[in-house]
Amino acid sequence: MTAEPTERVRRDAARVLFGNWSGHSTVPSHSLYPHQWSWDSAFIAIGLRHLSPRRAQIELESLLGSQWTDGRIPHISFSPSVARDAYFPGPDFWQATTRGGVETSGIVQPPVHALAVLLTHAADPTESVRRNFLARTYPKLVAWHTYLRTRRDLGGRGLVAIVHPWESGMDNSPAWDDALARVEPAPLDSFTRRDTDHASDADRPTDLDYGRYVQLAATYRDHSYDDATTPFAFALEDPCFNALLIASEHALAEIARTLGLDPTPHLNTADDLTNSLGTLFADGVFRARDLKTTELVAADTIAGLIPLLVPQLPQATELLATARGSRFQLGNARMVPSYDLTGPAFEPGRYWRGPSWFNTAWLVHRALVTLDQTVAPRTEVQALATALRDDMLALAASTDFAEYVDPSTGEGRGARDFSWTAALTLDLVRDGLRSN
Ligand code: 2M8
Repeated sequence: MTAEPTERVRRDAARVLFGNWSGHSTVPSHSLYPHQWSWDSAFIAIGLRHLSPRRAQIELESLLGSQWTDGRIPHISFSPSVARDAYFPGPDFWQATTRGGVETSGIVQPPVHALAVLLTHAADPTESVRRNFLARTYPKLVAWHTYLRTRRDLGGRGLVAIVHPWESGMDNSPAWDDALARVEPAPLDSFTRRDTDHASDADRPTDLDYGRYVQLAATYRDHSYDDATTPFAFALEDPCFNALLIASEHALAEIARTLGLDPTPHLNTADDLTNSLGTLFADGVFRARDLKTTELVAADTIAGLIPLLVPQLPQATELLATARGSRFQLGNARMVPSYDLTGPAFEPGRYWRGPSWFNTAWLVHRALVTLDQTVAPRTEVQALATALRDDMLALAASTDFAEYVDPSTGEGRGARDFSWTAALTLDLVRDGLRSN
């Protein structure tokens, strides 16, 4: 992109983020997702830091304000000023209120927060030190990771398990199909979906998916969200979730160093997790392990490429080859498809079953620009990163910051003026200007 369209996309992205700001955090979309979402907030802060480092700090601090006493960061923090039934499942379904009086959901989302805190700090270290940003957030991030590593290592293999498809952030990914098929869905007349009021049915999960999502969440809720006693019908080790935890442990090491603390425990944890992550590698890609069968699932999804972000990943060369191969066509497809283009469940327009998303493309872009020289020739990787960045900027502009796009045509799908699309676009615009 040349200077003028880049300036235009920067301005429009800023407009989206300011429009979606609710006073102390940013909604992903006023219509479809009118509350604060956990991993959205982290991605949003990564872009917002270029407009207002202070606002980016407040975004993350307000999310951490909804942290539970057991350390978990809930996937939704509900806004009291939004109608209770504007989103389903809302606060009345989850029945979870923190000690500080914040109504939340009870499940979690991928732990990308420590990385977001570190990048937000780097955007304006003086303002960060003045507000004690790192010193105040560090203990909360440590508690968050501790919750995941202790209460959620359900398979005992040193990896975190997700207990609901929503916890992956990739809700209807084909990787969850077999495990979900074992779940008895809640009756369709027992709840009312709100998402299809705002987005096309064809772009969203099916009613059957929703019946199962509701059932799984209700079981967890009815066991007081207790990880030790809930009979989880769905429990999988997701490569994206665990890779982001590793990247965030590296970020915690950096934060600890900045605060004059010992980074070694975080580096050791990152190494242990990286070794365990290796057990999910098969056929050139990382795959989720289903803890019911202990087998790796057959579906290849974008989640299996995200470990490329892990520093010194032993499988990086093979993984990069898979990203560039027929299944994901990095360099040819529009951004990076969420599911194997040659897979039997591929659907170009339906949510996490094929469309390309800006957050995962941003993670792949970050992986490419930070990839070790030994993995592939620098110039080759740089060219891939530049092409991906240009594609993301062009698609953000042509789709009015769509939630996701068709991986062949680039046609926008889902919500428009979507916050993480705007935020990560903004970050890429600044990418040419900054190193962090
Ligand atoms: C989508 O998930 C929510 C449930 O959490 C939904 O469909 O209602 C996912 O794309 C997820 O990754 C994202 O965090 C959330 C809000 O943008 O929407």
